[in-house]
Amino acid sequence: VQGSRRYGYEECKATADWLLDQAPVRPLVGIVCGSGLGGLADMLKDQKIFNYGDIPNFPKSTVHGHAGRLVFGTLKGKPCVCMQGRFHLYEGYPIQKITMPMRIFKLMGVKTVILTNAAGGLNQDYKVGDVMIIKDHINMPGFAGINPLSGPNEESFGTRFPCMSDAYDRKLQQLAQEVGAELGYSDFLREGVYCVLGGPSFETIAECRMLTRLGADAVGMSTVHEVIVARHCGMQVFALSLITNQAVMDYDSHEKANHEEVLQTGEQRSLQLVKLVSTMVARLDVA
Ligand code: 6GU
Repeated sequence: VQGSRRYGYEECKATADWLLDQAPVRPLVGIVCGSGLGGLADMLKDQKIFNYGDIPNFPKSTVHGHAGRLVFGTLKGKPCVCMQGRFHLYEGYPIQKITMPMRIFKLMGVKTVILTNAAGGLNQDYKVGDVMIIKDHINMPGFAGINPLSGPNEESFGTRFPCMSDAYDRKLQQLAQEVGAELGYSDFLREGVYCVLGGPSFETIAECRMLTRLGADAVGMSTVHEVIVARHCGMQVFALSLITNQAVMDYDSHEKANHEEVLQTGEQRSLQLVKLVSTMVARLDVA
């Protein structure tokens, strides 16, 4: 309860105003770059960059592979703001702080949020390097009461009990499929359910088997909390997972999940991912 009060409307508004005061554009699109996918931010034209450490009330990023800066600029003519590096539960922040950038996006005028992440593939048909359009999620921490909206509801952002059955915009998923097909990416473009866990330890074999049976296609440690807060305040959401490694499912396997593999796969596929997202942004229906 205390946490939600410390990162409430006043703090978000102060930060949004501080940023808008110096930003070259009023962003309509907010992009969150996952591990190894920071290249998206480098595409922005006429950049203005803020290190997280210099932004009032902003959390600081601690993970290797996450730059920790907010980049403003235009992408294909659309005014954008890009988080290069995000915040995770396992860094030890209160969950309200992790998702605070979504409310700052909202207060700056963002209509559409595009999130990317690196994830482990659970679906046996998936291969390393596949890109999964997230069509739904399983919020595991939520089952244990860990939800960014817990605590007093901020009515100025949204309703107490927000709907999540329409969290991932269907039109944007369709657009991703169309753009993906045009670019010749259909072979590695998938659609599936993303399951979030708290991390930072990777899953055990038994946990991977369990998650598969529960209907998850990919597993990771981010995105879902941001999606919940973005939907609560009425922004449109699109999210992608890059399958950076195959989750280990059997006891005979000698594979081990590791962060280096995650970053390497990100680098290999990142040009195509950047192309997919930037082409989508070009066609977004935002004024
Ligand atoms: Cl295998 N698990 C989780 N939880 N997060 C990941 C991952 C696996 N691969 C990339 N991110």
